[in-house]
Amino acid sequence: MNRTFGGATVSCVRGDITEQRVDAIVNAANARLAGGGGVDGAIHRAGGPSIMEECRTIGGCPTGQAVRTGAGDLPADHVIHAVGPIWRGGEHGEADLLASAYESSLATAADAGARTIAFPSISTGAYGYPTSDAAAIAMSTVAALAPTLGFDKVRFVLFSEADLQIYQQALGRVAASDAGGP
Ligand code: AR6
Repeated sequence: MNRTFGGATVSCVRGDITEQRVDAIVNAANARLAGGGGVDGAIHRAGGPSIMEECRTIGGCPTGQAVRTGAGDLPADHVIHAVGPIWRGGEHGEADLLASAYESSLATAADAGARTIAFPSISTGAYGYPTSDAAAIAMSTVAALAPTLGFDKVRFVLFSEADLQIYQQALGRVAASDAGGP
C-alpha cells in the first residue's frame, strides 16, 4: 500500500528492517545506545560490530531524539538510532516524545543526504506503546515532514501481519485527511 504526500511516497510492507535497500534504516534503540532485543538486536546482529563501536563513541541519546551511525554490513548506508518513549499510561508526554523520535529520525537522515528511509514500529514492542495510537502518530508526523525534507520514499516495515494492517489503516486515514476527505 502506497500514498504520496508532496513528493514523498509512504508505504507499509511486512518484512525485516535489516533487509531493506534504502539510504537509511531506523533502529528502535534505548537511551544508552546499548543494544538489546527486537529491532535493535536484529540490526546489530546483521550489521556487525562497527555499529556498536560507533554507538559507544556517541555514548547515548535522549528519549525523543535520534543519532546516526554507519550501517556496517547492512544494505543501507546509514542507521538512525531513534529512542522512543516507554509507555507509562499515556499521560507522561509519550505522544509528543514519539512524534519527536520520528521527526528527529527524518531530520538526522536528511542531514546525512538520505532520500529513502525505512522505519520499524518504534516503541510498540518492549516499550509497550499501543500499536494503533503509535501508528497514527508515526503516519501523521511522517506525512507532514517527509516532503519538506526532500524524501522520495518512506517505508514502514512491520514484523507481523496484524501490525501491517494497523499501519495501513493509519496511512489510509492520514491520506484521506490530507486530501480533505473524511
Ligand atoms: N524488522 C522489523 N520489525 C521488527 C524486527 C525486525 N527485524 N524485529 C522486531 N520488530 P522493539 P521498542 C518489531 O521491542 O518497543 C530493545 O531492547 C517488533 O515486533 O524492537 O521501541 C531496545 O534496545 C515490534 O513491533 O522496540 C530498547 O531497549 C517493533 O519492531 C527497546 O527494545 C518494535 O519493537 C526498544 O523497544
